[in-house]
Amino acid sequence: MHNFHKIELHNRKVLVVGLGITGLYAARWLAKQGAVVTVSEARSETELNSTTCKEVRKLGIALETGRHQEATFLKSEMIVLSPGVPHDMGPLQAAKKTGIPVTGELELASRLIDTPMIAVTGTNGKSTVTALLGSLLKNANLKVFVGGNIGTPLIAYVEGEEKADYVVVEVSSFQLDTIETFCPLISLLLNISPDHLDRYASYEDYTQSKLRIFMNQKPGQHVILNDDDETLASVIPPSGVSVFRFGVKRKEGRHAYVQDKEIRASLSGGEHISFSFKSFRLPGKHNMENLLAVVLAGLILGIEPSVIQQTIGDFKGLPNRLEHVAEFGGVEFYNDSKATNVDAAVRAITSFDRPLILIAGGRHKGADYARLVKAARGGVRKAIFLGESRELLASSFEGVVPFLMAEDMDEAVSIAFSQADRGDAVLLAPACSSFDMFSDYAHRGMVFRSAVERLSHG
Ligand code: UMA
Repeated sequence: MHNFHKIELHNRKVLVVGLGITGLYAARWLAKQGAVVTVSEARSETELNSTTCKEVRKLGIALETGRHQEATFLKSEMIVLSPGVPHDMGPLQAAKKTGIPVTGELELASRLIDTPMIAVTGTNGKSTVTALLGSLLKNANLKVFVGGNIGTPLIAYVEGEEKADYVVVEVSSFQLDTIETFCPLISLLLNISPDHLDRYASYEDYTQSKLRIFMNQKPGQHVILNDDDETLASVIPPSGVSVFRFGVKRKEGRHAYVQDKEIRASLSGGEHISFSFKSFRLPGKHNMENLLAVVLAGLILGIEPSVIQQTIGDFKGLPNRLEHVAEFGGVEFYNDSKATNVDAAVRAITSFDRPLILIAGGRHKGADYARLVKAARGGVRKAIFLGESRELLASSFEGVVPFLMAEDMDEAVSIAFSQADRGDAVLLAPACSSFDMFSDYAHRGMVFRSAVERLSHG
């Protein structure tokens, strides 16, 4: 089924750098192809997951932990980097100098894939768009593999048995840095704003990295661009590639926009197709932009407008990321347990244009809550604090936004509901980590969901 002949791996000495999820999947797949695989990992074995180490060794993979040894790099014939590994690392530079080919898992996997790919990048929202596209294709009865930066490395598709009609892949700038031939049928660029500046020399470098998503695209392939984004509005994709632009307002040259409380889209610039977004549950302007991008991709793929419309209403968001949990008594409940820092919580709060009851608190990470207070002023009717940081939050909010204290999530949810008026939203956006009361943010989100469910039943 898959087309594996493009890379000869049998008996080839391959070094995989990093043993996170990417390293594990890449090393496993390479070993199965008969390559002689070594994994080099900066963390010591005691810091690593013991099941992962066992699995790797069982496959006959050599494991070097605790540091990256230059000799290991120099004796390899090919190096596969995990996305989080910086390129200026000494042993890697030395290997590059001697001409050893260096690649990334995204490039490696995509060379082996002949299924059309839809690739999504952007500073924010890329996981949401990737998941939304996945739902859209499934609703259209197409077989789809969804992966990449969203969590499942692309090589898992190559390893898997089942061939899909489309692969939807979220790609980060780190992954794009090591592509050479990666060439999606459709690339979506959602937005670019300063991020990862610890890794890139400048914002310009980071932008250039993102734009690599379309560098190999050819006529017959497509680019979808956010025309509201200052940087993206002026980028020039390769000639002959069809370019589709979206923005929340109608403007010359836009293929999707919002007008008269509906989404309007037209690939040709002629008669538009309308979609209602009344049932779309993801709040905020940025989510409207995300939706416009998805509508354009759907139309390019020839998906029936009725299926696009159905998906708009069905999609609940990603778990723990402004996820719509329930609506009862005229109050909507949103779970943004993933907002484990102040920045993310601010983004969550400012996504809403309705009054909020905010549930926040957890393990304090040393951040200053002033920005949270500023975002909450005006929009947040009442805050409910729980967890280790609740006293700190209370002293920051004192005299600005009214608040109450809760002992646990159940109590926080029921207090929040009792304080809400019809038309309000209850938002869990902790601005803190979860480790004081939960095993991780996903566990915290699950406890929130169950608390809401219990409350709704009675
Ligand atoms: N490591 C080394 N040497 C180094 C640096 C790291 O050995 O110099 C080791 C670390 O100790 C660790 C491993 O490498 O054991 C981690 O590798 P990684 O950082 O590449 O992480 P993975 O677990 O492989 O996850 C990666 C993505 N992580 C990053 O890009 C940082 C995941 O995106 C992605 O879901 C996964 O591959 C599957 O594709 C995460 C992310 O934060 C969610 N992405 C950034 C973003 O979205 O902004 C780019």
